Amino acid sequence: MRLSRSFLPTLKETPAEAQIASHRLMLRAGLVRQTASGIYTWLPAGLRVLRNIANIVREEQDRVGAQEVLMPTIQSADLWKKSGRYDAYGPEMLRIKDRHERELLYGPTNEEVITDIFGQAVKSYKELPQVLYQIQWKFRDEVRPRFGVMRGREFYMKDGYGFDIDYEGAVDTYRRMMLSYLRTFQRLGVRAVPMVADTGPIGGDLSHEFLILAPTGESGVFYDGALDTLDWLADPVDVDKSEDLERFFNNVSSYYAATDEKHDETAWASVPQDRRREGRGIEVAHIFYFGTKYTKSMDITVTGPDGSPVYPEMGSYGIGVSRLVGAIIEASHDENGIIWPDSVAPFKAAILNLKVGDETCDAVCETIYNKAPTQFLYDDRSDRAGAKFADADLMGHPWQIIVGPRGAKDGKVELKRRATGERFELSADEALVKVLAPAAEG
Ligand code: 5CA
Repeated sequence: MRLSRSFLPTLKETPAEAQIASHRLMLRAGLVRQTASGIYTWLPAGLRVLRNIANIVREEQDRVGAQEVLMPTIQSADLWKKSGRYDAYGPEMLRIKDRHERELLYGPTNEEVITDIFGQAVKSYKELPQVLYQIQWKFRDEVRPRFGVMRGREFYMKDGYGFDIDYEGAVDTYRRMMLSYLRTFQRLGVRAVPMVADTGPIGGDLSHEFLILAPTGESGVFYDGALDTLDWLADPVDVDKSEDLERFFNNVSSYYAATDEKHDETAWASVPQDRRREGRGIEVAHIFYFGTKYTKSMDITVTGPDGSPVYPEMGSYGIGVSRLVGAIIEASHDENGIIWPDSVAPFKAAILNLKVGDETCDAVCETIYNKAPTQFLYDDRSDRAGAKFADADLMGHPWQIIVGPRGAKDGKVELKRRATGERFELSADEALVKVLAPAAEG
């Protein structure tokens, strides 16, 4: 994308309404704009990040056998009356009436819809397990929407739902999802630590939240830093084998990790001092097992092995996709701006032409740009070099390919790594190889 023609409305001033770094930076870098309280428009660069995150979530869900569907945002109140949650949910639910006075709502979550769809289609234990998920907008009329997309009213969530014939199967599904989440966060370039959680209004007795360490997080967290060093992408778990899933789960659970609500000083004292990580955390995902809560209340059964009806065991599995954009920035920025992990960055690199109009600079930039025009942001504005550096740092591109008249004459560009500030003098081709390398985590 050429910066001169793109819709990337960056701001020099710090917006007064933004209290935390990620909110400030998302507005300043032109990723989002608020259209109503807690409701945002995603601008081109922000949407690229949101999609990159969603795609990684999708790949890791698919990898463990979950199947993607897309449910509507608008639901019928009847289903919620059946499950008993219509009255229980309270004022967070946005309730709507259509022209025939039929009660509808904007979905805050989808247990009812998916259980109903499942019940219509699945009749036998032989068709289980099933995990269905979607990545879709939700609406919760939060009392205090704040921190930008971190606590929005409309937000983007991956919500998945598991159906199993018995408790053992549901536990396997739960563990499979936990592994998928750990892999997802690792690929997103952040560490999200699973911590045992209360099950809250959704109910049930097996639940973990995943928290990213950041000073502006809403919960206090305590965990064993050894968790940060585990490589989930390399862990050879066979997700079709219960024993493998159990080994994986017991390994994760053997390390101390708790939010302040569940913190246990005695257990904490047994974590070696140099591995104790203490701070605040942002909840980016939540997984629950809740058994037959919905299948029973909605009277959904399948035929069991002995021919009698069985209520399937369920769990639900959420990832806050839009919240993650803010959370990643909270965990990865400096005083100059965002530092995107390679996997989620809107562009792989910015090309900074320091002398637009200079024949050599223009030619070098065009050559590089044309190698991958959708993956580069080419700063072709006739602006001061300082302004270009500042904008590139603010927007957080993992790499900056800096093209000035002196270097260009000798066929050299300067390559800057945003995260470390390292600079390399290279030929254009060498720079391209480094920037376009599949996993440029360097
Ligand atoms: N039905 C389950 C998951 S399928 C569920 O709704 N879980 S949840 O309430 O914990 O939400 C899942 C994730 O969505 C949370 O972990 C959080 O990361 C994100 N989330 C929840 N509320 C908001 C909000 N108001 N703004 C942004 N993200 C949110």
